[in-house]
Amino acid sequence: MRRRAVIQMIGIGFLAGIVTGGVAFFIPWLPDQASEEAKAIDAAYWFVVIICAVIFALVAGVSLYSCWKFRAPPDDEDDGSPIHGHTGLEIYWTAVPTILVTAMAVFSGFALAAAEDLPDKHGTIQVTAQQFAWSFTYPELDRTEGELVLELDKPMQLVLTAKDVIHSFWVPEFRMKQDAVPGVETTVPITPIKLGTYDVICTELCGLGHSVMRARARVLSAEDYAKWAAGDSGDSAETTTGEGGDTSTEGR
Ligand SMILES: [Cu+2]
Repeated sequence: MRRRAVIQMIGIGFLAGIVTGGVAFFIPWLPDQASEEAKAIDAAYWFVVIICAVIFALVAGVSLYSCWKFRAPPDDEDDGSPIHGHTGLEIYWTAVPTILVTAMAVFSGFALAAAEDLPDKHGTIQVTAQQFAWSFTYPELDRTEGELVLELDKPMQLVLTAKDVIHSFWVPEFRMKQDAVPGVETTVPITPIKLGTYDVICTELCGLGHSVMRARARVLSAEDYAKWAAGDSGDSAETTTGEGGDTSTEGR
């Protein structure tokens, strides 16, 4: 009898696991992976998702089985029988979460360290946030622009600061997120691996215009980047093909 109950519970848990796994893996939750750093971040994300899906399946299996088998009949108004602690169970439900949470913390720590490990040979871009705009200074070009322009596969260290209040730099496709704090310099390493145009989003509620505090981030091929660096805004270069490049209007 007991064995049958355990098998039924495992069956329900297994079904719950399949449904959860399907929802997690077959719906494209994450935006494109457009930076090298995104790989480590996504690995940590999936590591946590898998652990959560397994725990969910376990809990759903026991809960659904209990609702099904131990439901009180409609006329049963008795209190349940009193129960005291169960040392064995308590040791398990303390030890298992401790191990899992520690594993997640260690995995995430390594993932972050891997993501922030920028090669020595990298460029730098100064990013300044203010209510409610971003500006990007390219020291090598001695230029400040309202958009972030990156060269494909070239590691860049973004050095962030803010003029007024705390803002937060985020490009979902690059995954890395960092606060921009007045009087402090923080850094975000980005190595773009996919051509395209993305949104720079402020993710720290910074005032009335917070929701419109956006800028454009473009990842260009080496050729298009060189053109842009030489003064062509590169707007017309369809960034996914690395082609084109007639002179369109300068500056945005
Ligand atoms: Cu902001």
